[in-house]
Amino acid sequence: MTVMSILRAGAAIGVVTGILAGPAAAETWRGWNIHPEDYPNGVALDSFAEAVAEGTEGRIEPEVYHNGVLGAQPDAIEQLRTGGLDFANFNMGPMGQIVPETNVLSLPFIFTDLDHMHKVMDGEIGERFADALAEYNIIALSWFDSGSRSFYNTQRPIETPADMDGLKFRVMNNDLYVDMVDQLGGNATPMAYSEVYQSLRTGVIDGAENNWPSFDSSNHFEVAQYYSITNHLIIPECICISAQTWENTSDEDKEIVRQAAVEAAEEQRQLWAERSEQSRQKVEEAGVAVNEVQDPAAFQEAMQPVYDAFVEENPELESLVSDIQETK
Ligand code: GTR
Repeated sequence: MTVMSILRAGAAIGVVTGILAGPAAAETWRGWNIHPEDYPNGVALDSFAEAVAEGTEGRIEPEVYHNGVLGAQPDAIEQLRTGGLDFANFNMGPMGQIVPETNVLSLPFIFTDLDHMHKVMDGEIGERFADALAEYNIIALSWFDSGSRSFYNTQRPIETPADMDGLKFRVMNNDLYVDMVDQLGGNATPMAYSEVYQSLRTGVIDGAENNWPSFDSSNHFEVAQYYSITNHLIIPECICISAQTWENTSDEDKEIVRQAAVEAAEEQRQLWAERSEQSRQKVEEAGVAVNEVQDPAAFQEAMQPVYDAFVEENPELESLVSDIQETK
């Protein structure tokens, strides 16, 4: 081979690899989703991924891993913080163990309804939470709904807090929820979401708590026949990006990603409302006994010690609690 033919061959290979690889700077983003693909969050995350790929003309190719195949949320939060994951749809519940400010969102009955939660999270207070998360390398771009959570169990309807007595409930990973269930007279066991079905089935736990779509999609309704409407927690969720990933993103692409996240949240909230109705209907048709609690105020009053202990341990967060309560 002459020098010229080697050079020509090299140039040809360069052309070919250039064509195959597409734009040289393409970044693949790994995204975490605990829910199935057809759950409102899964659908909205896929829309987000598509909008980002299109908007950035393939410079960023987000890929969503559905069904919790990348592990439970506490591990996923750590992975995102250290750059092992690029984006995720996180529930703010387990986030409280890492970002103390977000614990305010896990105070039972802090929000009166979904509208109240939207007003808070879409306004200046939502920015405060985003700033708090950013301190921990988590960039929150938009807020998803996750309805309101109520208790369900395998034994009996919960009409009053006394009905919780002696029952063992799975809670998400956050000490506040252990305190919450204790104050209501039950026993709490923090456990990964993926383990709840088997644990209900085998009697390791008697119950858990969640919103309608999760009660449905997790199939917990097959093994826990009593759903009692307490609406004790309304917890927002985010589309969050790893700060490492964010720093490596151009300003132009950041804007595209942010816009895609906001639009995905709009879609998710709409799908959420529809799915909540459908899921409630589906589980009732499947034979789940649904009841409204007799005296919701009894559940709310039982939470006073949870608030007192929280404010005592976190005096700097007291004003955030009252700012939320006073948002109308
Ligand atoms: C769902 C929530 C998940 C997860 C799950 C749980 O409603 O969307 O992110 O937190 O509850 O109970 O673990």
